[in-house]
Amino acid sequence: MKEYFSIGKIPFEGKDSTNQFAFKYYNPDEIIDGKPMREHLKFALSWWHTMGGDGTDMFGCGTTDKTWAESDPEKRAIAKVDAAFELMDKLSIDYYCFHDRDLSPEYSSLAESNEKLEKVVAYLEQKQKETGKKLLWGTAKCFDHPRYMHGAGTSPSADVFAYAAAQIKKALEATVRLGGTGYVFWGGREGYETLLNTDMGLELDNMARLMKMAVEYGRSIGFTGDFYIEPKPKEPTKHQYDFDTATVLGFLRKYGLDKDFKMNIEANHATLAQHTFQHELNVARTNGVFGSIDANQGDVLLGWDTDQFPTNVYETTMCMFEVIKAGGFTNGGLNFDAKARRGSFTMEDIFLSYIAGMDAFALGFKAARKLIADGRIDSFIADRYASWKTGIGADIISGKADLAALEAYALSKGEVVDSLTSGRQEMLESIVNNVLFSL
Ligand code: XLS
Ligand code: CA
Ligand code: CA
Repeated sequence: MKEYFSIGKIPFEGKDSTNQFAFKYYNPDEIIDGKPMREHLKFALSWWHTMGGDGTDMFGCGTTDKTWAESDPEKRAIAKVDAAFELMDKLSIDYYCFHDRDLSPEYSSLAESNEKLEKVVAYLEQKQKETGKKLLWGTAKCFDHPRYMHGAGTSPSADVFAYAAAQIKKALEATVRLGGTGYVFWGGREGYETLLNTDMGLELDNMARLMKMAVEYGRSIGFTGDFYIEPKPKEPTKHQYDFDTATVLGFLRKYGLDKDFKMNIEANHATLAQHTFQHELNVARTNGVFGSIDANQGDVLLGWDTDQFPTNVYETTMCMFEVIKAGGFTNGGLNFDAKARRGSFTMEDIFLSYIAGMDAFALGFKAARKLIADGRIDSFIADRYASWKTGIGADIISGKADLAALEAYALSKGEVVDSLTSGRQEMLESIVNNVLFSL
């Protein structure tokens, strides 16, 4: 078998290692709470950035060769599979995620695209059997081709809607065949540029119709995993309908889709919506729709989707804090929807950027476990809400107290400002520092 990368398997060497091609914190086989770290973190490789992204941006062409030494598209698609499986093996990554068109490009007709895609899927199935690698989730690229310029499920054209439905049907079949435990809807161009040309009500009804069809078809062919919506507030459209988790929740509940759909939360999309990553995870968790994560980070000084590899340990810690509180991953995982910077253009940079991201999450996981075991944050929060455990608070929660009863209570109590205690934000932030830096 041809080797695509001259770098060998990345070993775990521990925090004192200075070997750039070694993990310092991610030890895939370290047993924590009865299972190996690789199963806690469930890292996934993103096919689009890693196997296809060549550094092309709005201002310039690619800087990295991602042709995998094949000019023929069919041969290239197969070479991509081999290169991806080599990477997953060398980086100890167990999962991958794809868009249909990352696996196999669009050909001159839908029938031909489907036929060629099937060949790649068959090859993936064989490679999975040989290696034990798995599909985390699949999706359809319904935003790239010009036909989707006004959206897919929200297109003003019913023909375009039908085309997208056909593409999603095939992508679902591929996901099921490869044993994927998730299927993602990221609303590529499902949004608007101006309300002057947009029937928002019809567009949202149609988007829900498409998702309902996907659920019905998926379940009929044996898909038992989770459907996900991946919120994002803007880019490529000015206003994306799946703005953030709270907006998506309202949509899912309105259309009765909340039993089948969970969230795929991306760090960079959270910050584009002016939320922290943790906020989005917390909203998903407390509403029972936490599903999967697209692990990356944005840049606070840039207002767009930079999809950087995550290296901010504060962020990975608070992310894993939420993941642990949600009971860990079930069908989901940590998909690196991330790309090395355009200037980090060598094949080594693929390894170095994954190592950086995986180590940042391993550190975050350990720090989050320590934060929970330390208990100071949790007990502070519990104490802060202690008034809801007994007396009038318990009466409100149990439904015993009505407005009249509360009025009588407030009148008898008089001024209550003295019942408040400090929020202690600075102290709590320093506890986080204390836990993080005494690792
Ligand atoms: C783009 C999205 C996309 C989804 C999958 O911003 O992150 O890559 O994850 O369609
Ligand atoms: Ca994403
Ligand atoms: Ca992104």
